[in-house]
Amino acid sequence: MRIGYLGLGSNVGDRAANLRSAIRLIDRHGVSVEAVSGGYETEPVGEIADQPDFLNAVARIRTALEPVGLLDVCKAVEAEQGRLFGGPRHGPRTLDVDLLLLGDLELSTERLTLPHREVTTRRFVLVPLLELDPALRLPDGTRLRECLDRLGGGQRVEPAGPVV
Ligand code: PH2
Ligand code: MG
Ligand code: MG
Repeated sequence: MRIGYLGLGSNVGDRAANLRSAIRLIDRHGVSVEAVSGGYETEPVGEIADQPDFLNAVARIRTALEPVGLLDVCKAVEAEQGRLFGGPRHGPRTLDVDLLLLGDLELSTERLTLPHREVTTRRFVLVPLLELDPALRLPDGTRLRECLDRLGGGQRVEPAGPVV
């Protein structure tokens, strides 16, 4: 069994309901959800700035799945949730589930990099991660608290109350 962390995000439809249904679906795939951070209202980061704010959260999980199996669960949950809410096939996604960390694994393949490449630079990931586990470190010892402190300004992230 390993402890892992999944990043959840939605910026289309009923965002809180989308995150809640993701958590229910993850649990049905043999992945036990141990804790879920509060929700955070976050400014879009990346190339497409002109899109609605996200609601982001992080789930701490426990699973015996290997990393690729867990990645498949993340993708399956995104697909199932999309079907549930009836969005267009290639339209804006109502749910993003990202595998951030899995135990002390470090790996880089075509499909998957662990820890997630952007875990140390995205405030919308760091803030909920540190809410769940304030002393959290990467497998190489990097303290995530220090990464967050180094980020400085920008990337608005505001607490938005409980998701579950
Ligand atoms: N996800 C992205 C790109 N940008 N920005 C915020 N604030 N939250 C996200 O979850 C997010 C993003 C692609 O997965
Ligand atoms: Mg993402
Ligand atoms: Mg993703």
